[in-house]
Amino acid sequence: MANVPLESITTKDPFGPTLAYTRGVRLDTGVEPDKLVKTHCCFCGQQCGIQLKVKDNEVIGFEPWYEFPFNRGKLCPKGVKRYLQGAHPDRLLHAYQRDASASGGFKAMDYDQAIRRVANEIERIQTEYGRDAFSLLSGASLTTEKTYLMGKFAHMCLRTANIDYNGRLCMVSAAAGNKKAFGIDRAANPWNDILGAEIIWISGANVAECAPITTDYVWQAREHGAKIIVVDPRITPIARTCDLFLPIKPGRDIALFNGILHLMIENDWLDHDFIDNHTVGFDAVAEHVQQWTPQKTAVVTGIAEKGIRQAAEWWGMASTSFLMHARGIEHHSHGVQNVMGAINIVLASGRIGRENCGYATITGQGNGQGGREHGQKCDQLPGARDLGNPEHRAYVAGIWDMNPDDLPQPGVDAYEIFRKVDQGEIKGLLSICFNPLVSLPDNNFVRAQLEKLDFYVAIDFFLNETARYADIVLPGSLHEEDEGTVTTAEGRVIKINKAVDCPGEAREDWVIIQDIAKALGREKGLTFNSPAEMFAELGQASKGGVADYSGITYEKLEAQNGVFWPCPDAEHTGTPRLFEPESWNPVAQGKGPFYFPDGKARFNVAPYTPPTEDVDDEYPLILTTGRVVSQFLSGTQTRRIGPLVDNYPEPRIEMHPTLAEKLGVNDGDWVTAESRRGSTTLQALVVRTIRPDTIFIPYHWPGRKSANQLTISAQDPISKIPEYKVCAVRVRKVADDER
Ligand SMILES: Nc1nc2c(c(=O)[nH]1)N[C@H]1C(S)=C(S)[C@@H](COP(=O)(O)OP(=O)(O)OC[C@H]3O[C@@H](n4cnc5c(=O)[nH]c(N)nc54)[C@H](O)[C@@H]3O)O[C@H]1N2
Ligand SMILES: Nc1nc2c(c(=O)[nH]1)N[C@H]1C(S)=C(S)[C@@H](COP(=O)(O)OP(=O)(O)OC[C@H]3O[C@@H](n4cnc5c(=O)[nH]c(N)nc54)[C@H](O)[C@@H]3O)O[C@H]1N2
Ligand code: SF4
Ligand SMILES: [Mo]
Repeated sequence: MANVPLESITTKDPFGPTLAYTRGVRLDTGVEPDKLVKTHCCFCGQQCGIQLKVKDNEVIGFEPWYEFPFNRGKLCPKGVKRYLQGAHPDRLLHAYQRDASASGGFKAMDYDQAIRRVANEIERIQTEYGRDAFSLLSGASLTTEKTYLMGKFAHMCLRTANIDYNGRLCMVSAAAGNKKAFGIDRAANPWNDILGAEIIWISGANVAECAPITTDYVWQAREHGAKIIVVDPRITPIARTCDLFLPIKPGRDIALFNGILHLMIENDWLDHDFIDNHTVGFDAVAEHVQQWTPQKTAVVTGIAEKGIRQAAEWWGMASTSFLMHARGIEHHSHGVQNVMGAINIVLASGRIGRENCGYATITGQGNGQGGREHGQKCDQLPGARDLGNPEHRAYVAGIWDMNPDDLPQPGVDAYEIFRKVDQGEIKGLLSICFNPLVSLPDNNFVRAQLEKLDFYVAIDFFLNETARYADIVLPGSLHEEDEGTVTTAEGRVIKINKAVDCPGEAREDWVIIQDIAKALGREKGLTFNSPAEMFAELGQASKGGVADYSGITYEKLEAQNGVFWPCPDAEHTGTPRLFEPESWNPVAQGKGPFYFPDGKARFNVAPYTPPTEDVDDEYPLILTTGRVVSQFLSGTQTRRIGPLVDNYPEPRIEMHPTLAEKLGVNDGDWVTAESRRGSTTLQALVVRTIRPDTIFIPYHWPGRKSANQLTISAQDPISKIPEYKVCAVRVRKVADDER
């Protein structure tokens, strides 16, 4: 150590003075690590394999992990730089309590005292206002073991109905649409099926920036002759290399899918055998899409009729294909309808459940898949079971050794939790792995509710913007400080390995949760000694459910480089491709490949409805929001990684030159975008890659730069996902002295 030179890194914090800090060890080159730990990236749902270099209990760099089959050593900029967050000076090393007199508003406190205070407040609030008055918000960056524990903590220990998770902002429209159509919520195919597809259809997914390694699969397919169709209001990097780009007006995707199905029927580009033998509901959908002529579809979607016809022909006549979508079609008040529309054109083609014939929603968060299966959703029990189903309740209560009647009924979604704070029904909140002040829509409302809470405790490794409103902050664990499993976008359960110990007073998240249960005197069922013990129990709790993990062990995960669920017993090697006739399916029991008692998939009529807030004379432009490659989600982590901040230091407002000219705006000028709920002033980024009637703002920044000051809290009635992708705004140039 002594002869290792120090290296200083500069992080430009866009909201404060430039911050310089020094680490104790030189990063990466020239230092022999003590060990290399094979694990996975902490960021997106691709979950690329990576090897972390560890020296003196610190992650100092990485090596590619070429053998991991999904990414074979490749990583995106975030994966490459992830190791820089561990030694950041903002890393929480103690428990903190709010203290207005302390600098920064918080002062460090003894961990055990903090736990006691949390337990006392939970006890007080639940005694005074009822069990449901204490709520929990959890996250899908947590390992599956932790998400299982969070569900058990809520439903068995606190017995509150009100737990939900940040996947509510992410995967729920896809989940609901998949459950309605297929009876199961998982990507239908492993990504290898992309490679041999003739047509790849990508709707509302900025693949190259948000699922970067998936780009490689798409490009490999293209090298073999595949044609790529991209549907997006922006010409994203993947769209720049596609064969057909359909520049859709935000919020109109169902109209497009219905229009495509109309042309498939008109030209008889249908797989009649498949439709007759493996689906129900086609006739009603066929009748519904009669009205969706190419002319009408073009008017509603803003896409030229020629493009719609070309897409239908390529899709209709293909012999193999892969359709994928992400939040671009899901973040809508009709997100579930959009997903059903997409699935309808897949089912009509019959191209699913076979090699090179696939469909997938691209999961977002690191454990977006596993995190939505084992009981931290407001209506869910482990194994993708339903909290409202008496048989499911009885099964899980049996595993938990409790009376099923003591399990709460389903609670409310993450946004509704804040509405209930407003109504005085919820008084207390524990959040873990969630930064709602940045990530929820109309976040001025969220801020007001945080101020109203009687008691709020946050568990994180950084003091995120929401945690600044907490009474107590508990120092949780970074990805590399704990072990467990996550489930990737493909549906592959993989092993996260521990590289270093938690620093200072920080604890593994699951230890903190169990400490609270113990301090409450309600530790029954929450006395696990390791993630392995939790995993074994969750396997049993999921047994017989749709998301059956009961045949998976840590050993099998290591030996096979992951196991695709369902995996119902010790001999089973997992299910990479769903819906193959012979694959294990507890619901259909041999009657067919889909997860309904008759084994058949469902067509669903998906009527078009316009966005909740459409443009008008006062607010004439559409605002859509999303991501950039070098920042991640609410930015808590990536805004602390210097090289990523340098890549994209501040949010900018993307607009087309035609619009810019109309507004008298040049690239780099300061402009204010304003909705009925809030406004933000940022620099314009004038690009030819966006529709002239739409502006785009990435949402990774807090405070006055937060896009969610403007967004609308309208939600899909089924999935409760917020409508992040469309609201009405107006934009004006600001004078220099106005800023
Ligand atoms: N770099 C980076 N990668 C990430 C993340 C990150 O924060 N940063 N987050 C991860 C997570 S949690 C998620 S959910 C995924 C999200 O991954 P994506 O869904 O791919 O990303 P978004 O930017 O939210 O939206 C995708 C696209 O939808 C388009 N769009 C907007 N409105 C519409 C519409 O009405 N119709 C259609 N067809 N398209 C529309 C936008 O222009 C955008 O290009 O990314 C994951 N990966
Ligand atoms: N306008 C707009 N808003 C959006 C979206 C959009 O497209 N547009 N996208 C939405 C989507 S898809 C998503 S997924 C949400 C995400 O929104 P959030 O979930 O609120 O965002 P994150 O940045 O993931 O916040 C997670 C917090 O968890 C912490 N964390 C990460 N890993 C761990 C861990 O292992 N343990 C603990 N204790 N803490 C951890 C991080 O430090 C961070 O503070 O944002 C949504 N908001
Ligand atoms: S693609 Fe996703 S998982 Fe892979 S390195 Fe990038 S952020 Fe990490
Ligand atoms: Mo997400």
